[in-house]
Amino acid sequence: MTSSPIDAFIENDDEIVGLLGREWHRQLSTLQLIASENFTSPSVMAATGSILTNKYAEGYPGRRYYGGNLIVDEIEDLARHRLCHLFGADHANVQPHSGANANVAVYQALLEPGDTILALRLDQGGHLTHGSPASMTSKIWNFVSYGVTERTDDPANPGEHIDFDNVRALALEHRPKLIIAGATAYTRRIDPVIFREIADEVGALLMFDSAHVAGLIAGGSHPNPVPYADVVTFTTHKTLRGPRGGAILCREEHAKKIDMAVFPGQQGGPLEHVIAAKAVAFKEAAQPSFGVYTNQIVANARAFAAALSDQGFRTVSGGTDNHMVILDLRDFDAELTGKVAQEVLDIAGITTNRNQIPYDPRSPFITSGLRVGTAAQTTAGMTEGEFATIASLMATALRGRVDEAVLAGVREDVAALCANFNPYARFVK
Ligand code: DSN
Repeated sequence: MTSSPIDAFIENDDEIVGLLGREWHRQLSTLQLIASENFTSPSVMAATGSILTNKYAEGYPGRRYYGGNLIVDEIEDLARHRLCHLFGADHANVQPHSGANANVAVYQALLEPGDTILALRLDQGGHLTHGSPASMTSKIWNFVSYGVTERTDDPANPGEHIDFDNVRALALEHRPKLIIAGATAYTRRIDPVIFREIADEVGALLMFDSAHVAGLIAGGSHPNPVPYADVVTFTTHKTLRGPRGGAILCREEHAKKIDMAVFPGQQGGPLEHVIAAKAVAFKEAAQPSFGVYTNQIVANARAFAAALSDQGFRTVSGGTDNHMVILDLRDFDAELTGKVAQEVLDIAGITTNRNQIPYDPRSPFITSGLRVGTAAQTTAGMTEGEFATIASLMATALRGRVDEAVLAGVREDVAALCANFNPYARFVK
């Protein structure tokens, strides 16, 4: 078995070294198709594992509650500066530990408890923090949900796109204080201009949750919402290919409130080692090669959607404009649930996640859909041809799901494919 480069630094803990080695092997010998994952650069990983993990730095650059932060201040300022430059924003907060923290901080900064927020339905692509009954957000703020249009049989107009008539009608009826654009499971380009127009019609603030598409925006493969939204939130670890974490961009007029809501409103000490890694990722995303990468992510996703469709899967919304494809499994096999598909594909070495589809008759735990993404394997160097092969392997595994030999055969083919596309090849011992 190959081992991860970090093993050399861990002393006296064979259990963790063993587990890290196994995870290293899993990530590199199976296909990573979870749309919210990626392979970060070794530089991002090194910064995440750096000496900065030792430092307490509550506060912000120049206004800390602990001593010894001169260098940390420079690091956090560099991260904020790089991020503002990357997206053309007035102000950046790089401290949120996650996208969920970032979203809740925005609500806390700009709203009062009980205020109304208009956001995408969770079962049609919205995020837990967009008002799921299971999230504390729905207990503090009053969420109203818009949806997507109904599915049609017309390939030229397949439906399952954001229903802007519905957004506008609900905005006029409920007069939300905040409208959220952005999604966690939605395959189409989200037009910030239409959202801005609707927000202006009703005097609402506009937040764009660009968690999934932040990297595509940075690379120029998705419209930049920063000129249109009051606030833009995102995670740094998906298409943006940074460390796990969140960030907020906002107009100058909201900066003070946003910063206060992140610290001390939501969090204590910031993770400065992660902030250094975010700075590294922002620099990487500013390189011309990053745009080449994000264009390839989208090209791969389109090819993947077409190939999956050729294998008999129905793609929600009729295809994709971004890095993800959502499959309605019922056309492929009426008995196949998202849960079973995810489990079978795991055995076959293909890592995915089950996902509800619009108007899904099955529960969020079972689902009729599967979400796949191309960001990670595009980092590993795969292009359209490999994604056509992956579509075929997925169909073979799911059709032969009760046959162990079929699944073992797919797993071997997957391992052979991955061996040629190792994102960390130079570290493999
Ligand atoms: N819901 C997660 C995802 O998209 O995988 C992000 O929070």
